[in-house]
Amino acid sequence: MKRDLPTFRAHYGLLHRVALWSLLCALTAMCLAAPAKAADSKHAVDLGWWKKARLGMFIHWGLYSEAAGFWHGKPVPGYGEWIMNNGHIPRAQYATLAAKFDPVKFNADKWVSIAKAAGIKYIVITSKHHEGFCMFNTKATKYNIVDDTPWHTDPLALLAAACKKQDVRFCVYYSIMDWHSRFQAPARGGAHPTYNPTHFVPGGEAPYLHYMETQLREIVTQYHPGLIWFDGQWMHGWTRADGVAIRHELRELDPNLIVNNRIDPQGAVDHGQGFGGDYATPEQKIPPGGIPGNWETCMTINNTWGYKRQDKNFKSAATLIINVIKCASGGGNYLINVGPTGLGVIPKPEVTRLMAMGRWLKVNGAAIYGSHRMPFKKAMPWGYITSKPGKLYLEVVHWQKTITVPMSNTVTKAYLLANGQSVTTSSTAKGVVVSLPTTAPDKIASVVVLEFSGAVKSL
Ligand code: FHN
Repeated sequence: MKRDLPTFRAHYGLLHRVALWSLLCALTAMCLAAPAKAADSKHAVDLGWWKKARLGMFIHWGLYSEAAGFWHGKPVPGYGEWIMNNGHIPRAQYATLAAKFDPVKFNADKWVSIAKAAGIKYIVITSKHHEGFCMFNTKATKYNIVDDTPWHTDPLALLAAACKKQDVRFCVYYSIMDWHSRFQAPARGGAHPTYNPTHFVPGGEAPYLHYMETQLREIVTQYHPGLIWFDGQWMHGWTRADGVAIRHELRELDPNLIVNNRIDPQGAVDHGQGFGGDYATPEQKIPPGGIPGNWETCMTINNTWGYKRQDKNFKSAATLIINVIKCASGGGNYLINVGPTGLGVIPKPEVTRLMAMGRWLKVNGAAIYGSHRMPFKKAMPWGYITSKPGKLYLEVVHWQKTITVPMSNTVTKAYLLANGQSVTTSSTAKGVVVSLPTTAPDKIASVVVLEFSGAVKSL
């Protein structure tokens, strides 16, 4: 990476600290930040494919998948991928999982075809979660899946190729916090460590950044991801300046690479101010009505991200479908997680639900892919709305005789998306009243399309 990074970082680091301590200096900092803002806007990224996609698959896969929620035969509470922290497992002991990690049932084409059949347009897989184990071919450490497991295989290379073949965007998750790194220290050390949140050891920030830079360069050049999904940015010592520098380097490598907001310690989205990421990442919740700007809700399919043998609390297919609709109606993406086992298998109950989601999307995908948020302020009592120029898609969850859409436009065509059957509409003072047929085409959500000309005239 060509840029003079230490100077770049020092510049931003200074701004950041000064801004925190005094309002006056914050104004100075804003002025000083102007040139960097200009430099950054030069790299403004096109979110087009990501916005159209509306649905992605998160994959949490690491050594924790082998542990499956158990340590020495005892269940460890919390998320599966947090077992190293929650089980207070020393680094050396945890690292022994690598010798057992042999996912002989892994099949990249199968994983991607599951995503494809589920109607998913991009996958985001953990290249390195908080545990620090690298699930890709890296020269920066031997603590990686190729060098340190009996499998000696790079799943990211296989998945990237399978994605290319099946026309699914390949994307990568990367944790800034690293429980294994010698450049980061656990919150509480000793024989029963608690890692979270880590902090840089004295003098550890620069070498860790170098490590990250090396790995991110490998990830971009080896696998060409569409986006990098950062996480663990709350570790102590990670600064806005660090985030700016990393993002800048990534953009130099690939001007089209998208990064999420967790590259920034405060999770800022860059609205042209020169720091933060490209979109917001609400977790485990869908903001009612959405939030302004670009956003993506990530969510577990059961209670955990990383595989836990005992977690059977799977969301129903209906919940997943409604969640896709809710996100799209609020102008956001839905990133639904799967947690493959240590053998490399996506658990069957997850696949079953994803297939049901895919069946719904096969019929109703036009209402979701490439759609925009609902153009009305108030929620609809009968369901949700997504839009495209000249079209409203009414996702009716509570099927009834009539539903009202609060707009004054003249409807030129109205029909069920599932079978093209026409439906009648009438214009009233309260809006367009749509008369629905007796039977809903879908038990979970049926889509009615309204066509009209011009912009929506909201009542
Ligand atoms: O701590 C992680 C967690 O394990 C998981 O990866 C999620 C996914 O968004 N992110 C963090 C918590 O915010």
